Formats: sequence, C-alpha cells, structure tokens
Amino acid sequence: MSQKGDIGVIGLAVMGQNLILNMNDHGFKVVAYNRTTSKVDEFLQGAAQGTNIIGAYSLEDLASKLEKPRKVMLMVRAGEVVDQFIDALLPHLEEGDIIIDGGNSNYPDTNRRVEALREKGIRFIGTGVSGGEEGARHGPSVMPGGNEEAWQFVKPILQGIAAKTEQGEPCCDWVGKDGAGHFVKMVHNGIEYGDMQLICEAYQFLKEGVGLSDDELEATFNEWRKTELDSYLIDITADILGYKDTDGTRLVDKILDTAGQKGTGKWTGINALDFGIPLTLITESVFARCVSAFKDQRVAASQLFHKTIGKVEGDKKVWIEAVRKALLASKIISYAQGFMLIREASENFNWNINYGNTALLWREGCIIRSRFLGNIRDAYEANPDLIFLGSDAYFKGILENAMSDWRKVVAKSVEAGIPMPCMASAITFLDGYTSARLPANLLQAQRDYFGAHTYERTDKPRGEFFHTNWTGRGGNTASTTYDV
Ligand code: NBP
Repeated sequence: MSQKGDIGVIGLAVMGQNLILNMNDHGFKVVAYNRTTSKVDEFLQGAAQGTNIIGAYSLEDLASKLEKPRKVMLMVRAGEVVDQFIDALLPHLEEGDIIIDGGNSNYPDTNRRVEALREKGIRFIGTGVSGGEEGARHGPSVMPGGNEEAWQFVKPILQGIAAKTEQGEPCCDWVGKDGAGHFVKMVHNGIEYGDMQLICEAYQFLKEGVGLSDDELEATFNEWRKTELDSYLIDITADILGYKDTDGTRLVDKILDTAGQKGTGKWTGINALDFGIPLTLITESVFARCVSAFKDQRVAASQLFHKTIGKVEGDKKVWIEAVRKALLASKIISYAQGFMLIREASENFNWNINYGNTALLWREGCIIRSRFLGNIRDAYEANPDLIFLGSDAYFKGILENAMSDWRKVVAKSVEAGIPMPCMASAITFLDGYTSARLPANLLQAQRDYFGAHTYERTDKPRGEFFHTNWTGRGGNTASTTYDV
C-alpha cells in the first residue's frame, strides 16, 4: 500500500459503515476495522466495493496503516466497549495520536476519558453524531468536544462529512473542552424527545378531540410544513400519517401505542435536576414514554374509570390553527429550557459554549433540524447573553401571539380528558417564569415552620435570613443541616 489512511474507523454497524462511505466520498482515505473481522470483508466486498477504503484485521494492523498523528474514530456501542477499545488501542498508539468517540457516550465518561488520555499523551475527542443512517451517509450533525489540540487535525474530516446549511456552513464546529460535545448531543436528544411528544399531543387532540379524518390529519401536517413549524419531524409525521397498509388503511393506527427509549432523554432530565434547571417539557416527554409503556395497566385503568374522551366542539379550521400555535409556542419553551441547561453546564464546567453555533450545528443533518433553528441562531448572534430564548423579540412575538389559543387548547384538553403533558407544562413554565411573585413565600414559611430553614423578607434586604418560632413551642435556632 503506497498511501496511508487519513483516519481509521472502528465499528462497522450502521453508523460506522455510513460514516466511512461519507468520508470516502469527501476524498479521505479510511481504514476500517471491526471486532468481528468477517464484517470487514463483507463491507469491503459489499457497500465499500470500488472505493479507496482499506480493511484492517487487528488494532495493530489498523495503527500501522494510518498517517501520523493517527486518528482513530470509535463507532461502537457506548459504555464499557469504548473503554475496552481505548485500552486495547493504547499499546499501538504514540504520543499525539487522536482517538475520537463518535458514539452516544454519557458526557461524564467523556470528561474522564479526555483527562485520563491527556496524561498518557493521547488526544481524545468525544463527538455527538446525529442523523441516523441517512445523516451518517450524506451529512450528519457533528458536535465535537474534548482535547482542543486535536481539533485542527480532525476538523477537515468532520466538517467535510457534516451536513451543510443552504449557505454552505458545516453543521459541525468545536463545541468546547472535555464532554461539551457529548453534553450538547444529549440535550439535542432530549429536545428530540420533546418535539416528538409535542407532535403526538397535537395529533391526538386533533384526531380524537376535534375528530379530524385521516385525510384531514395528513393534510394538516402537510400544511404545517409550509409554516414556522417546517422541520424534519413534521415532514416525517405527514408521511407517516399518509402511509397506507396493504389493506388501504393507515398503518399508524395499527401500531401498538407503547414507546421505547434508549436513555439519552432520561440523562437530560437527570442533568436538569442536578443543575437545578426547570427542564419541564423534556422531562415530561420522558415520563410520557414511561406512561405509554404501561399498556396493560392503562387498559385496566381505562376500564376501571370508564375513561372516554370528550368531543371538542367548534370549527375544525379554528382548532387546527389554535393547535398549530400551541405547538409552536410549546416548542419555543422546550428549546428555551434546553438552552438554559446548556448554559448552566457551560458555565459550571467553563466550556464557553457558543449558543448560536449550537443552533447552527442542529440546523441540518439531525433529527431536530428545522427552519426554527435558524431563528434561534439569529437570536443568540444578536444577543449572546440571552438567558431565556423567549425574551428575543422574534420568539416573544410568537409566544404573545399564540398565548390565548395555547391556553384554549390546553384547557380544552383537560376538559376533554386528552393527556397533554408537554404543551401544558410549557404554558405552566411560562406562567411561572413570567410571575414576579410566586407562592414560594408560603412554601418557605412551611420549611421554616417544620425545619427552621429560615426565610428572607420582602421588607428587608436580600441575604438577611429570619426564623420564626411559629408554634411558640420551638426554639429560636435555625437549621443548617436538615434539608427538605
Ligand atoms: P451499535 O451501537 O449497534 O454497535 C455496534 C458496534 O459495536 C459493532 O462494531 C460491534 O462489533 C461493536 N461491539 C458491540 Br455491540 N459489543 C462489543 C464488544 N463487547 N466489544 C467490541 N465491540 C463491540 O452500532 P451503531 O448503531 O452503528 O451505533 C454506533 C454508535 O453511534 C453508538 O454509540 C450509538 O449509540 C451511536 N449512534 C447511533 C445512531 C443510530 O441511528 N444507530 C445514531 C446516532 C448515534 P461486532 O460487529 O463485532 O458485534
């Protein structure tokens, strides 16, 4: 072999194979390896036939076929397998070589790996890759973070294969040090959960409440493609709603109503709780999947409670428009919450994440790609310190314009007995966030009553704490240890 490989990829499942083919299309020479080495031959004789892709049959073989500094990308199952491959690779690598983990790793693992490998002279990148098979093959959204020294070496490859915006900008840029890339990918997945659940709530309300026919539903989603809701998930929903089974009826109606999950939505919710960020919508969307999984319990409870859904009376067209506005407004809240979480992590870990750039990374290539992300990018470019996305003039305008319809839809869903956890949580969040005064005065009084947790007073400066002996039986000592 005359010329050495630009990059090695380990893992020849759906993501690995397609990323390799994408790299090859962009002129990079790729060395492919897989634990089960028969898959290397299958790949070379199958999808990779006629390309410049080279096979490797051991990690030593892989390392020997790579240009230095070596760049090795792992596209294997996240978790222990990544650590196993790192350990197995180390004897074959030299100082300055680069390992890229492109799987869905949990960011604390990436934080740990960057540090551990830095000590060994190996530069580690943890990158989110989104867009599934199609994205991997023709342009994914790529969210790299980790050891910054490595970025210059992998940038041409990762930006080369990434999706591009209409203006030709790659949906791939440096996110930040350590696990920043994987954190942003995790939030991306959480947002995906929220977007999907919001669409499902709109679908159920219109189908079972308003009583739209299959054709009307399909037409509605096709119309929404032409609005600010224009996005990949609305596109595929329109397609799914139109898809007919062999007997001519809609296939979607025959699909069992239990949703699976792989954990990244849950991780997002757990991190929101850890960071103290009210990521209500995404967390509700994870719980909605949990409720859906209780199929047998739900069937039994529906009989026990004689559950029916009330009819939503009124002009169908008026309801469709109200639901569209409620969906759009709720989506703004979801992204606003997601960016609050990213900001909190960025400040906490000193990642220095550029929020406008993050929106750009998701603009194309990934599952949440949408026109809307272009507006988010504009909002953060205009004001990088924007704390709440809904305060940006464009988004504030949409929220205000949607407000009365949004309330009407959520109120009607409660009246009709149609579950709407995400749209309801979105408006509830906004009501709380825009309330200058909340009932937490009473809450803090309760805490002080039973646990002597103290309170601040509206008629005294912030930072002065008071304790009251509410019953006359307690002492005057405040608690420093009892936390509720
Ligand atoms: P999988 O997540 O199914 O992983 C398959 C690869 O992992 C194969 O190369 C397999 O080798 C290897 N592997 C496994 Br499984 N167990 C192993 C072990 N104990 N030791 C060594 N190798 C092992 O592949 P994927 O769906 O292509 O995803 C790759 C990564 O990208 C994952 O982290 C995934 O979460 C992430 N991701 C996937 C998607 C998607 O749409 N699928 C999208 C975005 C990100 P073998 O062939 O020898 O079994």
